[in-house]
Amino acid sequence: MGVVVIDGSTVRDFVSDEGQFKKSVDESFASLDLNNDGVLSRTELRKAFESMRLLETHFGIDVVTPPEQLSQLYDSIFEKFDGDHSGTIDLEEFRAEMKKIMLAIADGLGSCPIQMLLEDDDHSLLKKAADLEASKSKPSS
Ligand SMILES: [Ca+2]
Repeated sequence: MGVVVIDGSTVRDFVSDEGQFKKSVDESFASLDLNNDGVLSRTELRKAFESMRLLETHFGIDVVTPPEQLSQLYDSIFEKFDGDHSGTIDLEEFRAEMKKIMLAIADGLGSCPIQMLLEDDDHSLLKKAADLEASKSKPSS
C-alpha cells in the first residue's frame, strides 16, 4: 500500500492528456467487461463502481449507505452511462461518461489536495492520474 496526494489539477491534467486518458479508460473497460462481449451490463458496471469504491467512500472516509439506496444509485449511474438506452454500455459511452465523472471529481477536489490510500494492485483511474503526475514531476533526461 502507498499514499498518493492528488488535487483537482492532478485529475484535470490526466483527463486532458487525451491519449493517456483514453488508454487508461479503455483498459478499465476491458477489465470490467467480465464476459468479454464488448459491452458493459448493469451487473458489470455495478461491480466496477464497487471496486472503485467511489460511492461507499468519500475520498477515503467510509460512509455507510443503506443497500436499498445503493441499488438506486447504481441504477441511476447506469442510466447516465447508457446514453442511447440500449440496456448496455459500449466503449464510446463509457469513455464519455468517465470523462465527465473525472472532471466532476476534479471540480470537487478543487485546489485542496487529498491523500489517497492505495493498494498495490489498485488500477483505478485516480491512481493512474497520480502516477501520471508523478512521472511528469520527475526530471526528464
Ligand atoms: Ca459484458
